Amino acid sequence: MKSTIGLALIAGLATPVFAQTPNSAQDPAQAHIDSTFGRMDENADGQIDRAEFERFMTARIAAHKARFDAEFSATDTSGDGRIDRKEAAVANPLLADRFATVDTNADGFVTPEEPRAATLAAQQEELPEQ
Ligand SMILES: [Ca+2]
Ligand SMILES: [Ca+2]
Repeated sequence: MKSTIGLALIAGLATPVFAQTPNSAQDPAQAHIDSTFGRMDENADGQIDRAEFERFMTARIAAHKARFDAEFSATDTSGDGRIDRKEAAVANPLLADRFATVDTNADGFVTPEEPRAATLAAQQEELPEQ
């Protein structure tokens, strides 16, 4: 019994040290980081090596492309491989609002390459000047 109390005291002393770590149960951002780290750290050794990182990013890019392709197909209701303003207005209000920006060659149609190019351009604009 005495040793149980001793362990409890030691555990009690240790608590403040762990309490300094953000509590993922209370912090959604920390929970997201913990969850992502856990999925990347395949062998659960607490470190992410290059191979784990590469597999995670490859899967993430593939999932993003699949979502993009599905969204593009859902918006391209005529199935001709390009989205016109009417299709965007019906199926994708966000694209409809930004149609002129995404239709980079201004031909009145959005092809799969144009949103990708617009996204890349937007990301590069957000990069800090070197
Ligand atoms: Ca179309
Ligand atoms: Ca176009």
